[in-house]
Amino acid sequence: QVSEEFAKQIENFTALPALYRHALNELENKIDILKTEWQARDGYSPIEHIKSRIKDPKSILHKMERKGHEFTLDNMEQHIHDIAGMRIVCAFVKDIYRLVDHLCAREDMRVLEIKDYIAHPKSNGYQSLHLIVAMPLVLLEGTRWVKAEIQLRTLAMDFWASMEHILYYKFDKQLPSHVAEELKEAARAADELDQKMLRLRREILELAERPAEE
Ligand code: 0O2
Repeated sequence: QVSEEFAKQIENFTALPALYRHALNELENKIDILKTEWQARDGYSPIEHIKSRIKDPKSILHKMERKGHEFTLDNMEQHIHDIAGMRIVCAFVKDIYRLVDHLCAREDMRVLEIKDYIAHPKSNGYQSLHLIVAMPLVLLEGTRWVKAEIQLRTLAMDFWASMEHILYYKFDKQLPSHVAEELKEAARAADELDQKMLRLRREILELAERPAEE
């Protein structure tokens, strides 16, 4: 005989992946509209491309273990913020902050937390800006707020982070110090590339605005 409480837990557990998928779909839709509008209005969208995913159950379990949380649904919902995850890649750093300002001002989502690893890179050199947001889903039972993580990066930061993820992230041994130093050096190079591109953009925009010489 299955107790009522256990049956409820099973029901909640099976409903969860669909909730996170719906939250991500809503988010994708909003970002898509934004991209189209920016493109139509300014002829340029700060959003280069987006990628989203639902974290696989194995990764969720590993993360809970890593953080020292016992596996319960409550703990998972409370402590794992990136079950629904979206990465937004922008061309320039200032596009990221422009987008963050916009997202913070919207009334159809809540920004719960901002982690600015661009202003404060991680010790390994990792740069990105993370937002933990909550998306409202209108269900039969009422409105339920579902969390999602948005990672915002430039193309150069994305290149570094994707490579570092392949090379090292979750590698469970200590990296030799010269390898760690070289990874950091590569992150600095990515940062310099971002700054150089921004300078070039400014220069090109100035040239475009200058009246044509006789
Ligand atoms: P995966 O496999 O990419 O999904 P906290 O919010 O502090 O409770 P959390 O969620 O670990 O804990 O915070 P943080 O530091 O914001 O990291 C969230 C995600 O950012 C990670 O998810 C990675 O995707 C990415 N990330 C963070 N640090 C690094 C890094 O040093 N290198 C790379 N390449 N990515 C990083 P997961 O679940 O750890 O990994």
